[in-house]
Amino acid sequence: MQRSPRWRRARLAALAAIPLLIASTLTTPSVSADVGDQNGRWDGFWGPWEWKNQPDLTTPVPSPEPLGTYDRKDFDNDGVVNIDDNCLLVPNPDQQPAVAGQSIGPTDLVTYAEQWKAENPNSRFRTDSQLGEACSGYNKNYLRTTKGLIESPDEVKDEIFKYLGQSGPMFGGATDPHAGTPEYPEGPGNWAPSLPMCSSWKKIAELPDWILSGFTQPSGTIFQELSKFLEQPGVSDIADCGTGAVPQAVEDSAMEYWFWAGKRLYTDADGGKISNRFVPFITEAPGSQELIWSGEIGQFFNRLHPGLFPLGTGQAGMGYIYRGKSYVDGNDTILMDWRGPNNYLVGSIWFGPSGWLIYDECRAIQTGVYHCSAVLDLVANEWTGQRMTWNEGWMPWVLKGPPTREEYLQAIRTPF
Ligand SMILES: [Ca+2]
Ligand SMILES: [Ca+2]
Repeated sequence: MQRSPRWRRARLAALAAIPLLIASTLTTPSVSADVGDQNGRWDGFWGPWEWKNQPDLTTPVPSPEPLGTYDRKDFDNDGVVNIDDNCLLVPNPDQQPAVAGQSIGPTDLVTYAEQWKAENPNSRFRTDSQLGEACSGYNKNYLRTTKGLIESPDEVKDEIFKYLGQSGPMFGGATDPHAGTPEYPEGPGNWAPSLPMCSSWKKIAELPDWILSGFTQPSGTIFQELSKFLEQPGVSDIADCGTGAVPQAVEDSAMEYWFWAGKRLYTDADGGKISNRFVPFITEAPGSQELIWSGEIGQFFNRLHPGLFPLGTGQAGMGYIYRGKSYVDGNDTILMDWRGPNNYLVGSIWFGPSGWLIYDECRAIQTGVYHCSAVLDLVANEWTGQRMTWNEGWMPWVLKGPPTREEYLQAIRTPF
């Protein structure tokens, strides 16, 4: 269904406020935790902290799953099986190839993509020249891969991640002279708009269920029943995480008014750093660095909300990026560890759990388009083992273009 801009604008701002409130609660340490630094100190919950150490989460890294399980499936139902499809998530039965010369995007991103593919020729990742027109640089059709990802059923999002099976190339943007070292970044980096979405109502229900059960099990209370109700036929048309009208309205509002969860990436071919850009219409505004964040107002925000603005600058939270092993399937992944350099997204929260850590995982689908998850490890009591790893949601990232908010929204809401 096509929606008019007026219809979009008419949505209640309150709709956007709901997930923002939830996400703000989940992504903001209420206590500036003294846990972990880049010098190998014990961080209290997740083991000795060392740059590039895989976080020691509640759920251990599983044994690697064999690749190829999903090669003969057809994620986009266009009659071409995944392994042969030149647009994995965009229906294109004609398989019209990309027109030469459509490779766009930050130069280093494209370079890393070509290099990585040359080193991993049998990977499922595709470079620009290997794509079909339907998801290539032509007419910014790469945004349609993002649309396909968003609208894939929840269980298929998991399968897509497993199908990819390898990290793929890094994001580029390493104008940071300290890329790959535990220092703060400098320079603009590469920009990635992203649109967080709930993973599934069943997953969402695990958190309140876990709390209500006394931090023992992620099931068994009323929220699982509520999630079953939300996912039954008829109701899911409205409520489904990927395609339901209400979640889409919330996502649209979040993207339109907040451009929620934009990222700045600073990686060389092996890794580097990431900066979250909450409320980027403020943090990304020209001159904001000088006018707001470096001055008294910025310092006020810093004291008010150290989780969001830890540096008192437009940099809103830093994490490290490196290659690691996935907690989903044990295979290679791009790992984002929010413990460093300033322990962002690590700390205590107010409603019971005594500690928590966010890590993200990403795998590249095609040049500049990434399939990312957001996962929290929650610790209610380290000593009694009351811990839970919780898949909060999925986040498609786009680094090509980059698209404006309007382009992004139009692309993901225009029917194939
Ligand atoms: Ca297909
Ligand atoms: Ca296709």
